[in-house]
Amino acid sequence: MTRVLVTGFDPFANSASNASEEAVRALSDRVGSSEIITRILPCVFGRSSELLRHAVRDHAPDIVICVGEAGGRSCVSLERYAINRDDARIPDNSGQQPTDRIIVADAPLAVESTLPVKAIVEALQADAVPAELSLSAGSYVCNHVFYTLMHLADATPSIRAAGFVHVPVESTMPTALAVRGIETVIRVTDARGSSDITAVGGRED
Ligand code: PCA
Repeated sequence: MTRVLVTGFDPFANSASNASEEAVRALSDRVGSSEIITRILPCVFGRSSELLRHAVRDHAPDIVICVGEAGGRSCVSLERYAINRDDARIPDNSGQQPTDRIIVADAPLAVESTLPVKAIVEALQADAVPAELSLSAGSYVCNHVFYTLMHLADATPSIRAAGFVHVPVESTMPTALAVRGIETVIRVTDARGSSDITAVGGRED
């Protein structure tokens, strides 16, 4: 049975809730033939990636999907590239506000998701879940966790695929729809591993 670690984030920026936490908490224990393990990470630079590392060490997942909330987006966003920089527009939940800080020393500036992102977007759209590819997860705590995840996955051959997904705020996308979207991300990744389809995914923005 495939073991899938799915993480969400706790609320940040004085918000009372976080759509990623709501959706991750609402996931079933099983999706298809996958066993689902969930964790909620604090919106704190450093501590979030430390907890992610512990969860990977404790549960030895085959697939890791980290989920965050993206205000201002209306689609489930499959993030393609994590960048090796922390550059925070607002303080995190511990008051840290790093500027242009390198996340992992002597590591590449950008790393790529190993989720089959194009196949996932196609499957989501076929299931009437608004979805899109996104080039970047920004430079706040979500990108921090995404970069740490891909660095960790690179050093952990037992991880078949890993990546990051942003979901819209709950008033834009109800939790039930976000849950259905995350379940599709899990199903497609379990079926394909990191093997993606060839499809146009370019954009100019
Ligand atoms: N969204 C923030 C951090 C936590 C979250 O859910 C981000 O996009 O970086």
